[in-house]
Amino acid sequence: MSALNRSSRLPPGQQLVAPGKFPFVGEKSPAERDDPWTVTVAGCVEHEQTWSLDQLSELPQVERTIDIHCVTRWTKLDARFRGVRLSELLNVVQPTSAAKFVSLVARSPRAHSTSLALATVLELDALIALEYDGAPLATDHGGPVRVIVPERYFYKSLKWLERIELLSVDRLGYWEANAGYHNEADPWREQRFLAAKLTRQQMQQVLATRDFSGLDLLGIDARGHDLAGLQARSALLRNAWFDNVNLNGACFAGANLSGAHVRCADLRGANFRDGNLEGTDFAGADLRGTDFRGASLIAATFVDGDTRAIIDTTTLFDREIEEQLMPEQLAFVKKQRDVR
Ligand SMILES: Nc1nc2c(c(=O)[nH]1)N[C@H]1C(S)=C(S)[C@@H](COP(=O)(O)O)O[C@H]1N2
Ligand SMILES: [Mo]
Repeated sequence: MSALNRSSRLPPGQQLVAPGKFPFVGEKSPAERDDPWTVTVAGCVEHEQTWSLDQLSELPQVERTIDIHCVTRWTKLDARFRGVRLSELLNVVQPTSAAKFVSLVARSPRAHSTSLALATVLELDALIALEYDGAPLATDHGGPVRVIVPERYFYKSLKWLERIELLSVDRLGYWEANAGYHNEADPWREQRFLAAKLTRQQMQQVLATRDFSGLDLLGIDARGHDLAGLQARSALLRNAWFDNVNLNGACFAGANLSGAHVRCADLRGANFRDGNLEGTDFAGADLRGTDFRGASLIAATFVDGDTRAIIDTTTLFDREIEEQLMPEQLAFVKKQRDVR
């Protein structure tokens, strides 16, 4: 047993979804094409092979109950999937000795992809799922066929699987290459994001301008700065650090602060309209007059023990928070400002 605390089924920094809830994340539908759905395994293999959906469902099926951990901090326990073990397909195609990585590619508008080490795929016994909870997989959840990778953040579980490529050198997936998502993705080690790409000096420079508009500042550390009136429209601020920062009147419209740390910040009158605030931590922040309309707040945090955000009727939310916030958070926000 490692030093990690596995006594709880909830990895660090995760919150349980309400019973029966299963949020949608990322792309919402596959590519619109008429040709029949197939899954091809190719690359460093002895025999490339393509399966139709019928052929997949004729292979031995296994049932797997897993805990889903999304990097945006929601967890759904005991999700029951059924399908074909990925190793079943690998046995047919016979990976060559050069094969070290597995790239999973979706039949989706942006040909979404993710990747894993071949050893990890085998160790975690990844599943090619055709069913969820006893019924065919819903389209929004990756139907007709998706990958399920237990014990990794859910971004490794590709929706709308079309192609599996065995590679000798890793090819980073969509989120890993474009959003700074960690390539290992182990929820027990909180491998959510890569470290900031900016140097300390570059951070100081951009902080001094008070203008983040449109910039990709993944993981920027703004703690200890006064950023009242900050302009950050459409900025990419995933995993950024703003704890205790004065952000009075700041504009984050359309910005992405997924997984950002905004604890106890002064956000009075700040604008987060249409932003991505999935898994953002606002515990203890002053949110009077803050505008959250149109923003996605899936699994955002407002209260953590005694650290309670200041929310009142001047804090503007959409009704969508009913669907988006985890139960304890929703109860807290509603109590502060009777959502109608
Ligand atoms: N094709 C495709 N697969 C994807 C994504 C995506 O955008 N496109 N997003 C990933 C992420 S970040 C998550 S959390 C899960 C969400 O799956 P769900 O919508 O069924 O909850 O799908 C993963 N697989
Ligand atoms: Mo995710």
